[in-house]
Amino acid sequence: MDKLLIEELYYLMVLGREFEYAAKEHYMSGDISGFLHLDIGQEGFSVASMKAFAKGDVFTTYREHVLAIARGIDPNVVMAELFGKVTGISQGRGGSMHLFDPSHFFYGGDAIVGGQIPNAVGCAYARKYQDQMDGVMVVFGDGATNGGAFFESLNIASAQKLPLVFLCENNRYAIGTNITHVAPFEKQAHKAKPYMPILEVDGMDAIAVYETIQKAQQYVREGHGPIFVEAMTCRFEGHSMSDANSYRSSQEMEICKSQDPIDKITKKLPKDLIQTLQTKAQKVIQEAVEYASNSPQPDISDLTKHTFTEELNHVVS
Ligand SMILES: Cc1ncc(C[n+]2csc(CCOP(=O)(O)OP(=O)(O)O)c2C)c(N)n1
Ligand SMILES: [Mg+2]
Repeated sequence: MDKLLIEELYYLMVLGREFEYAAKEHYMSGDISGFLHLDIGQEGFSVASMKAFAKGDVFTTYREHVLAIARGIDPNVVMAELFGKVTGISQGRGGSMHLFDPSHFFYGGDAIVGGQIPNAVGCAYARKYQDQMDGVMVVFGDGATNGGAFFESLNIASAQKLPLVFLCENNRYAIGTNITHVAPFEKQAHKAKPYMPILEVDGMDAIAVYETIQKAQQYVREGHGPIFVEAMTCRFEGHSMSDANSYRSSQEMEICKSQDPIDKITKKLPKDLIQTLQTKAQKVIQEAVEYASNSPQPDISDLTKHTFTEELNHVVS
């Protein structure tokens, strides 16, 4: 792989991790409220999948800060959204789980597990209808593959040959439930096999993820229909800030952390460059926190703006 691309993947992973450390700190201090799901440990998966999926539309899970930043969204406005500020990417109305930016073709997370999957199917249907075949990619966790909407989506996407990449981030847990307690196998790709081709990848290896997603996008661009990619990952923290992670043994955590995707790429770059990129990432995140802290709260008079009622009144009148 091209050295510059490796450098970019490394930088974005470090940027993502610094972002998550800062988010954690500011959640603990009370600047951020609501739910917060950190992506620490899975940055290789998030960064590489977004960088590899050139153009196209992206729908994601609620564990989405790093995905959004890797897609090109300014960390300032992502952090401001977490702080609930009016300068946030969703104007402070969505918070951590609802980052939304059509200008980056990023339709963000969904608090409903698997809720983004049928939305992505609809988008892929529209894109095919419009003859735009860059494809749509939907990111979801292993837990989401147990829901009915997932199976319905596989079915209709395959029947209609939609340009859709199903990307499963399998970290083996849905909150504290091990996937093998609620599914008959560890690899969720088995569920998609009757409908479409499967690609499997080590989600802790950013370069491997990058190459696999490129292949998947190529497949949908050529009009063959949907494809399913399963990336095995491991998160280093609890499910969210309210999860103590007590269901994983210290031995399991040790194995998990030994697969750190940042360490893997560090070996490929010179030491002085690593230092420069780390310093740059820390500075960018420090500025993002300052931007978020100094931004105004949404105005109370805007509370009912952009609500369904307003639209409905418009339609009725
Ligand atoms: C429909 C629905 N059911 C249950 C929940 C509660 N819930 C939030 S996250 C989660 C686990 C999802 O796990 P997974 O899909 O594996 O994603 P991960 O967080 O591991 O990335 C559950 C059950 C929800 N938000 N929506
Ligand atoms: Mg999971």
